[in-house]
Amino acid sequence: MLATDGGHQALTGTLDISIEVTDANDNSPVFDKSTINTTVSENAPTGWIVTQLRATDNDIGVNAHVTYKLSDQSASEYGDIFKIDSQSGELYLGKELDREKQDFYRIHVVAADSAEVDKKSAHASISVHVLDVNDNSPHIRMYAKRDTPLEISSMSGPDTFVQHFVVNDNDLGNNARFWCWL
Ligand SMILES: [Ca+2]
Ligand SMILES: [Ca+2]
Ligand SMILES: [Ca+2]
Ligand SMILES: [Ca+2]
Repeated sequence: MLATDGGHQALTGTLDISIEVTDANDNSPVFDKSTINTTVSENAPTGWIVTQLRATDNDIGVNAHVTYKLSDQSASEYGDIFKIDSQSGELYLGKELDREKQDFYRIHVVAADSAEVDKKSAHASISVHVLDVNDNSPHIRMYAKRDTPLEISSMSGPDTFVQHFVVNDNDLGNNARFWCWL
């Protein structure tokens, strides 16, 4: 810094000062994609990476260091099924899925910076559609007492009604189609 007096032969005083600019945490993390639609097969193993989340923060140091977690509601609803790596942002399976029990999940993820005060955060929503695998056999039921032999008169002609069977398969599409024969 300089100071000059008003004398005929002006004299100047100087002082060296240094100014350190400290970062204020004035930026929130921003997700690359804040809504994600993805699919996962119902036989995907535990640990399977469902999707990769990524958020960046324009501050520096801890004010820019982003960590990830499920929202409180998603953690309480699905925290055993879906896990997120707090550092990498990988959303992965904590246990196996079953499309026949639930075929769709919506999960909310929070990215927060690591500022000590006035932490800032952002939210992303992930829609997970569970794809069918042929993991159910057709199930045959007969409306009669168990172990009761079917009876038909030797006098019966063609097209005589004998017994009603119900067949169902809990899978989807071709995985649930079936053919019956004797
Ligand atoms: Ca920040
Ligand atoms: Ca299943
Ligand atoms: Ca099936
Ligand atoms: Ca299935």
